[in-house]
Amino acid sequence: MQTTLIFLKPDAVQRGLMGKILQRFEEKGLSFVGMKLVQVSEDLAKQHYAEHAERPFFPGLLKFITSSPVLACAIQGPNAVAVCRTLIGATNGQKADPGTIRGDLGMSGANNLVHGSDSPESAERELALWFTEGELTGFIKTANQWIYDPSDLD
Ligand code: IDP
Ligand code: MG
Repeated sequence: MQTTLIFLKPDAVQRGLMGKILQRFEEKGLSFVGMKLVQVSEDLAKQHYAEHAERPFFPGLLKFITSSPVLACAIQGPNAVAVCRTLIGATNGQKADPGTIRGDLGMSGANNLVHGSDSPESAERELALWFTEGELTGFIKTANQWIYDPSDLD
């Protein structure tokens, strides 16, 4: 089992797409083990996107991500990090495949609706930045027995 950090960016919240996007992850069979609306601080934004600090788009990215609340989610499942990245699609909505969230719902390489951790190591770092341990539940969905075969969970 892996847990990954997903957040619905300000454009998704402002465009009223939260329900639609959450449904993609939910109906896939993943479990939400934490969720909260966050007005992102400059400090959290800088820490979260530290790897991009030297990129020309960094100031615009900080401005965007702190401009309006985001919906932060901890999502769990086998290979959750890679499964969520596949559901999200390529960074730029104009190039993302149809059927992905960005491919179906977006047209921008900046306002691209959703963040997903890019590796298990990033997921661990990002979850610790965004959630306290007490905010992450340990519940198991009883529907998992219909979503997964035991061999899927090896
Ligand atoms: P990812 O979200 O698909 O992992 P990253 O390359 O990690 O993409 O970039 C982080 C975020 O920075 C993107 O999701 C997007 O919001 C923004 N971003 C990335 N590249 C550009 C760009 O070339 N122009 C403007 N914003 C960008
Ligand atoms: Mg990234």
